[in-house]
Amino acid sequence: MNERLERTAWFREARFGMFIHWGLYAIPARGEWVRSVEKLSNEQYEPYFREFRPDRYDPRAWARAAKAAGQQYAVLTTKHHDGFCLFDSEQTDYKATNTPAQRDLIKEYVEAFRAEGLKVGFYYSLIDWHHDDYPAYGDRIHPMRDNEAYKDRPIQFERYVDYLHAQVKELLTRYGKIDIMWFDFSYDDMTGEKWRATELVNMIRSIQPDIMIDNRLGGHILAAEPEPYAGDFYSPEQIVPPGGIVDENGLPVPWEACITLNDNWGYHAKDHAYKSPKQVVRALVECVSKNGNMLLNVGPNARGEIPAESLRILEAVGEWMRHSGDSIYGCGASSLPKPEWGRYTQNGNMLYAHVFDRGIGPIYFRGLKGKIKKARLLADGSELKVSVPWMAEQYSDTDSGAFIHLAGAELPDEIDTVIALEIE
Ligand code: FHN
Repeated sequence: MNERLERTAWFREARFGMFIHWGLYAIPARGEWVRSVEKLSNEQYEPYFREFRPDRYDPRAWARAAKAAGQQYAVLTTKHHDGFCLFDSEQTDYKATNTPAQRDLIKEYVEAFRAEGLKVGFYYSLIDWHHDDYPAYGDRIHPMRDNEAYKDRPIQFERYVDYLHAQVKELLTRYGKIDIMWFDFSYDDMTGEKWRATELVNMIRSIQPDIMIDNRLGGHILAAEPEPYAGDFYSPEQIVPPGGIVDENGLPVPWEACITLNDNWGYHAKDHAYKSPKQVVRALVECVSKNGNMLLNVGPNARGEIPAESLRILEAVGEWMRHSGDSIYGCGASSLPKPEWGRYTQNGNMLYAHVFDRGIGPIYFRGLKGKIKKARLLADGSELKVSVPWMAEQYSDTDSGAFIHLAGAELPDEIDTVIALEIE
């Protein structure tokens, strides 16, 4: 377990990353599951392979957007379920260097994000709807799951697992130090040693001993004695775990909630259901208040650009992170109960009060009477006074509570007003 804590130390400091789902599916622009949802055969999907030429792909621009948003790391799809490889793999011809793009998109991504000082992760799909040796007929999600032509087709699944292992080895030996290997996903009996997961993780750790691995190879990461492939962090999706994540012994387990900005991971031209910067910031605060990270997704379009709506949200989030990021980076849960007006995050003797609801009168801090050495509005460093105003004397818990007056009827920052409290 100490190994896990050592491996994840930078991750638990960074707290905020960028997820990037990009590939051929950006051309149909109906989300990354388009092949499964519309039951598209390899042949029906082939035109997108022949067409893929992201002429506006500029990973430095992606990296600058992530950095400006306050994101400290990124995870890009090297291969999603459609089997298309964004990297120049020797294991297949189904790769970006064989499309009109004629580029190793992963090489450029790694170089660009490293140049901006961000750590880099690879998403790799265990599922592969293009590979002839991946089970199709009768599978729960394969595009050809009920195509009779696939019913008696002979496959050699172990040959697919060899392919999977060989590609992971390529990814971890050709692009320098990789910080996260983000596998996706195990299901039904397609889990654990079906992927020869112990062998795979041993190979990974022999090549990149410091790399973090997620929990989606299978196994039981919350067990007191998890399998060797159970992973270094738990990966809840489209949810912030209500009570955070602890193992069977009640010990915290590193975790990261991956969240879309709209309702799709991959580019969807008609999905404009974007979350607001306020929702994104408050979700990030909730994750950190429960000892977790947030991996916020963008889905670049077929030309290689992050959608303008996504960039606008990232810019607004970055504005908040610039003045209030100290309440996120290196922070975690406080032992104090969740206050009515928002949430707490804490880093040593610095307690950060994230005030979402202005309410009426002073902001009330249960249990902190006589414990606040200094109070500042984090955004501008301005002094705030701890006091017990007359109206509180007779009505509230003045034995243990503390009060801070905020001027005005509205919060200084409607997204999240952070009060930095230096406590005893
Ligand atoms: O099927 C994938 C999906 O396309 C996306 O990649 C998410 C991101 O975590 N993972 C799977 C769904 O759980």
